[in-house]
Amino acid sequence: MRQSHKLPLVGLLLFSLISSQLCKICEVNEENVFRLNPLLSTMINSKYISGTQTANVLLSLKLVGVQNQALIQRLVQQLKDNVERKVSNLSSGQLALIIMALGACHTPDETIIYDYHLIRHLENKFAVEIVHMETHNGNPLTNYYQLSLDVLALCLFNGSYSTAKVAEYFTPKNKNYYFGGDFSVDTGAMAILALTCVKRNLVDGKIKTDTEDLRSISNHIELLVKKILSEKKKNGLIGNTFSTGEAMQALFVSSDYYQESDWDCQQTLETVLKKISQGAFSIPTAAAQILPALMGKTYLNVKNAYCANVLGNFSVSTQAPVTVTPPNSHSNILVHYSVRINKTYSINVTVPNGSVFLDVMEEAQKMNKTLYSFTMEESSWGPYITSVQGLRANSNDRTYWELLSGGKPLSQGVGSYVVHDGENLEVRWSKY
Ligand code: B12
Repeated sequence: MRQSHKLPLVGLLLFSLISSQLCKICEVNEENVFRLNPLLSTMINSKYISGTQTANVLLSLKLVGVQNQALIQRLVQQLKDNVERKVSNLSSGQLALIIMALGACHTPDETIIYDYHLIRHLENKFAVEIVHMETHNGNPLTNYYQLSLDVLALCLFNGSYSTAKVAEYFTPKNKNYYFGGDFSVDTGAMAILALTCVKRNLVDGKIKTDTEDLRSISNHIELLVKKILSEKKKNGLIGNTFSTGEAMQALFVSSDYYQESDWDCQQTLETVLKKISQGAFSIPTAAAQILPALMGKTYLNVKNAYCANVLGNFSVSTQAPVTVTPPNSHSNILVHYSVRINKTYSINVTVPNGSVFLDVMEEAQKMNKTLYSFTMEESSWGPYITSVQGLRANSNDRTYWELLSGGKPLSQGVGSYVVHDGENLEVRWSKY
């Protein structure tokens, strides 16, 4: 009699284990691994303009088990120089990424973290972010994507942080998850990874806590998962092309919070593979952020002792990454360019076919320096516009220069977005 009661229970347990496994099994199979080559070429053949780009690439390559020691050592050395020269100039999230890249998969370079006391530096930077929020109307020094990276790195590498503060600040109601009213999928995904790490440590008893904190962290994950799933598009992308990799990672680690039928992971995977073949991930950071999920890995695997898999023996290809060659690159095109602050200043600009947004801005600046002057800073995603007409973006008041085409926000930066004949381009003074 007792047996018969237990059997369905065991069956149910097995079923739930299998079904939650099924949600996770969604990675490129061996026959399709060659379709990832453009990502690897982009990462490997790039010049690494910033330490953050190097950290993103190293973290990604280590997680998928690329064993090329010469390459890995070159990247490690760059990060070591970076922390030696300017740890105090790094933002909290930049340092968190460097720690995760150096510490991934228990390789010998993990010692750099301890030699340079990087965890202590990160604890201080995270504390400064919290103080900044408390004194600046809830605005962090950087953003919630970086605060999530901070918590994730502190959690993975046994740094100290307050679980009560994490439970308080990471509520999905917090305005920092939203840009201009829209939920930021990248930010929500990174927060799920961080909160899942914290939750696992609490459940394993690695940190003592109030059960109330555990309950609210679990509720936050549940709500964030709902928000991420509501950003799923018909073709399977989650948010946009560039947030999908991180959203996949978040969904891999949170499969207890949704049904298998809520997400067709295979469809997402297939669409991403198509995007790769179209050259969508031509920036090293973009390639680095999408790759781990395609191999079934997440940033929570950073603490795995062994990361190698089918990509272990990947040999470095010197073949150029996929680039989309513009047709008729000798002819010129005409675009309409505007700067909008309170009023709109417009100009028609002629540029060679195949030009990017930045070429248009440079041409307009040449034509009228007073109205179209601008400044930019290099970042891990390419050039970031910091000021136009001398008006500077500032995270204390959540202002930035938004890029639009035909009145719609672009999902690429000025260095990557290829402009079209007759297009209406705009940089708009906006609040996020
Ligand atoms: C926070 C954030 C912002 C903030 C940045 C200010 C702040 N307070 O931090 C705001 C809301 C202002 C913003 C603006 C834009 N963003 Co943004 N942003 C992010 C986010 C969520 C996190 C960035 C971060 O902190 N990374 C971690 C740290 C450690 O790395 P970092 O290199 O030091 O970070 C800096 C740069 O990333 C820079 N930055 C932020 N966004 C962008 C976008 C571009 C194109 C560039 C060159 C730089 C840049 O600001 C960060 C802080 O200083 C990422 C998501 C992601 N997956 O990376 C998107 C992301 C980088 N942004 C993106 C985009 C498209 C934009 C905009 C072009 C949107 C628009 N239509 O105007 C603008 C940039 C316009 C410009 N002026 O050049 C895309 C880039 C995709 C691509 N292929 O280029 C991403 C990946 C989001 C997405 N999934 O679409 N962004």
